[in-house]
This record gives sequence, structure tokens and C-alpha cells, in this order.
Amino acid sequence: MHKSDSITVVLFVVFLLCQPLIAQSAKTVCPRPAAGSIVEEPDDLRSRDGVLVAELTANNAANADGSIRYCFTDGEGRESPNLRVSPGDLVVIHLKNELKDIGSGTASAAHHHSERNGATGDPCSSGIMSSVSTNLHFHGLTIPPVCHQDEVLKTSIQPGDAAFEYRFRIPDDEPPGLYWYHPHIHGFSKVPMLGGASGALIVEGLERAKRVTAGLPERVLIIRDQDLVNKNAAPAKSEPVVPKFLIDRDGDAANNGTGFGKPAKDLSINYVPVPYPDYPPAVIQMKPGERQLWRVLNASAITYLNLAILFGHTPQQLDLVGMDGVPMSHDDPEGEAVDPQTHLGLPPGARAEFIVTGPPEGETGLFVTRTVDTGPGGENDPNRALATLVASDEAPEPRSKLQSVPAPLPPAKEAWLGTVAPVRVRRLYFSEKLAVPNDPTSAVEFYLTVDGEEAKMFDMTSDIPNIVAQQGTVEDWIIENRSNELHAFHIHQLHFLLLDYMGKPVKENFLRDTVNVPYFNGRALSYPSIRLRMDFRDPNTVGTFVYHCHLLEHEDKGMMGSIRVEESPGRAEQAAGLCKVGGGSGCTIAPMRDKNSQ
Ligand SMILES: [Cu+2]
Repeated sequence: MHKSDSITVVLFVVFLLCQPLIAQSAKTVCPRPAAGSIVEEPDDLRSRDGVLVAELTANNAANADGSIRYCFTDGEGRESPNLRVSPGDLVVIHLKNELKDIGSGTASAAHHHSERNGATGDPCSSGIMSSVSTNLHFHGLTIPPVCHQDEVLKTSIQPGDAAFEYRFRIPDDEPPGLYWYHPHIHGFSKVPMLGGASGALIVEGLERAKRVTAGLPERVLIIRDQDLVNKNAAPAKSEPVVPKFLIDRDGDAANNGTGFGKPAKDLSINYVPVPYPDYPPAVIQMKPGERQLWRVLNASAITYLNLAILFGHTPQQLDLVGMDGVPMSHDDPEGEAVDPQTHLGLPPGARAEFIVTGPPEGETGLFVTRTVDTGPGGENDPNRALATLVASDEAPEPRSKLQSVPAPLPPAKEAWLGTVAPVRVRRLYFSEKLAVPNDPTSAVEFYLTVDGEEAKMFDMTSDIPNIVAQQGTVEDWIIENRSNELHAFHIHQLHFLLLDYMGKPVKENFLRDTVNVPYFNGRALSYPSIRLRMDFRDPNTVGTFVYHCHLLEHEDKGMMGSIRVEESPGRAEQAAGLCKVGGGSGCTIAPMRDKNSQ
């Protein structure tokens, strides 16, 4: 071979080696549709023969304004896909971290436990929580809080780590409905969520519980928030003149109480942005008068939603069938009932599933979020459009349809939570405090405290849980809000029943995993509160996990606590073979041991 030939060969090999790099840099990471686009459904990854295998990669990229886009992509490049599973399915996800250290001031890392485990360590125990760490929380699923399933206190995957395997089974009795996945790195959850690091997980079979949905075409709509695209713009001329906006400590527009003005954050619907100040609506095409099941997730970091559909100025009926992944079916064995609403409040993290009827031929509707009064200390969540509903015979059908002839779900294994007596009542409260009490410019600290304990920010390094509960029991928790803004209470691993709201009993026929807690107005004689019945009956709740505010800047700044659910002693003895089948004195549940016993 001539020398020049070998150089040519070397150059050609170098060219070949560079090809993937060139191709990758030319491809946009986490691409986003333009404002006003048609709302496309996320791609579906469906389980096959009882198994869903997904290769997911956490990606990010900088926007021109310095904000960061995030997404999870699968091996085919599908962005933040829907994970569609059935009860009993095995889920295997290989998660690769390709996050880049971009953006300003976000690269600081908290190296909890790292001295014990080295710089990178075992992703199950490293506890390294930084802006480039990632992991997954499966919001709403009752699966064990252990590494490789749904554990977020220690599990953390770093860039350069091998793909990390999540492997868990969807419980046979997991209620069918809308769940979701997102990273849960303590102290660093807000930025990825604002950037779009979230996706839907659908447990199929809603039509088996709510036959009224059988055969309906369905849509998954993920509403996210993001930093304002037009930060310095004046409100649209069509808006009423409102008091000059104020900026809160996090740099967001503060609640002005008018329903108008600059929002704290922009919203997007399936990644189609609807930016302030003109809110150009995205487009949802429907056949005239068509009934569809909408599964709507509020994946916002801090924005409350109050959803409505308007034809002209008239709010339309939304036939609610499920909340937070739980069908409203325990008192509706035929599954034919709906709960008609004209607007649906969704705190960050919550979901609603409801039947929508499309506008008549040639007419349009408007999908909006109405204003939410978040309190004097809250952010501004004004009235705004999300999407125009365009009725046309040519509208394409949504990709998914519920089964037409569903087999009914097996009856619930456990008694309805509302009929089970709680073994105890606990009181918790949300509060906020200035880091330097007499300095209004100092940082705000956020607390979620068990009444009687010292209020302090959540400490990731502590192995002592704030609450210890017993598997097999149910408890009532009264949660107060002593601050002047809304908070959204969420607990991992389980659902609860809302019993009282502001001291008044409510009769809800469904369970939640995320709930709004009203703010203190400074004048009432007592703090506003809610009462929840917490369900620790499922053995999958055994272990240590967290409860927190789902407004992520509050969570990141310490508004979180941990709970350890202990295996019931009777159960442990049974497992160890000490009890005969059918019980005996040695098999009764021992008294509770609890550091918070009064
Ligand atoms: Cu909060």
C-alpha cells in the first residue's frame, strides 16, 4: 500500500468514527414543538406478554435564554414516552444518565454519604444528589420503596454510570388509571421538572372499572410549566389592567389576586408551549361531538391548574371518572356513573381522567386553566388558554382506544378505606420561616413537621424517620397549613382518602395521592386543615419513604419528611414459619412502637 493510500484509509476511518458524533450533534436534544402547534400524543411503549422493557436515557440541553430542556428518550429516540402496562406486568427499565452540567449556579452538589461510598459509588447507596444526578419515582404506584423499584432517598445515578436497572411488578390490584414518572433528586427536583423531565405511566383497564368509558378514544395530555419565555413583556392589551406585578423570593410573579397579569411560569401541553402574554393556544383536533376520555396530568413544578372547557363563554360538562389513578368505582359496581364537573382543580402532581364531548361541526372550543388563588405568599396562576378544540370530520382518531367489551375487574381485596377504623391520629403542619427572622431579604425555609417535633428542613443524611407506622393498619392524618400560600401534600407508595377539608366532612368516592392544603389568611381563628385516612395495609408499603409538598421549590428547600412502615410482627412470624396457618396467640399484631407516640 502506498503511503498516501494509507493516509487516505486512516482519514476515512477517522471520518467513519466521527460519523456518530456528527450525527448526534446535528440532532436536537429534547426537541420541542412551536407555540400554536397541533398537540401530538406522546409515543406509547406497551408491555408485551406481561413485560415492558424500556431503554430510557435522561437528556438535557440549554435553551438560548439559559433555561434547560430535559427529557427521557428511549432507544428509538421517542421523547418521554407513555409507559403502558397492565396489573401484574413486569416493568424493566434501563436508565442511562447523559445529563450535562449546563446552566448557571446549578452545578453545586450535595455529597451525602459520599465519604462512605466513594465519589460515584453504588447507585443504590451513593446518595449523591447533584444537578446532574438522576433517578426515577413512579408517582402513585404501590410498589416497594427499595432500590431498583421506587426508592428515592438513596438511589442516584450519575453521568458515566452504567445503565441502571429498574425492575418491578405492577401489583395485581393496582387501580387502573394515570400515573407518572419523574426524577426525584432531593434539592434538585425543580429545574429538571421545569425542563420537562416527566412522562405518563398508564395502568390499562379503566374501562373495566368504569364501563361508561368502554370503547372511547383516549388522549394523554401532560401539562408542564417552564420559565417565562417573554419575561419582560407587558400583559396583553385584551387583559384588564391589574396592579403592578411583584416578584417573590424565587423570582416568580407573586399572586396579585386578580386572576390576570404575569404568571409565575409559562405552561405547555404535551410540550407545545403556550407562552405569556398572548397565550397562543395549541390545537386539539376532534371529530364533531365526539366523546373522548382525557387523561390529564399536572406535571408542573409549581403551577396549580383549574381546568375547564369553554364553548363560547359557557363551561362544558366534564364527566370525571378517576383521580390520581383511581377510578371512582367502589360505590359504582356497574361502572356507569360519572361525576359531572365544570372545572377541575389539579395541584402539581395530581391527575384527572374525564370524558369530554367535542364541539359541534364547524365550531371551536377552548381548553383553559382558570385562575387559582394561591394565597398572599403564593405565585400568580392567572386565567389562560391552553388549547383550541377544532371540530372537523377529517380530525385523525387518537392512537389509543379503550376496550369495547371489557371484562369486569375482580372485586377489591381490601375493605373500602372509608370503612376501616384508624389505629391513631397524627397531626402535621406546613410552615415557612425567614432564615434570619428580622431580615425580610433572607431566604425562606420550608418545613413539614409532625406536631410536637421541632420544625426543621428535611435532612437527607438522617436515618431516623419522622414517623413510624405499622403495616396492616390505617391512620388518620390531620394536615394543617400555617403559611400564607397553598401547599400540595403528596406521599409516596400509597393512596389516601380525603375525609375533611377545612374542618368540613367531604364524601369522596375515590382515593388521592396528592392533595391541596388551603392557606392561612392570617385572620381565621384556627389554621386551615385537611384530614386524610392513610392506607398502610398493603405489604408493598413496608420500608422507608417520603411525604412532601409537591411544589418543587418547597420540596427542594426542605418541605419533606420520611416515614418508616414496619412489617407487622405477626406477618414476620408467619413468614418465618413461627405461626401455624390460621393464627394463634403468637400471631397477633404486637403493640405499636413509635417514637412519636403521645
Ligand atoms: Cu409547598
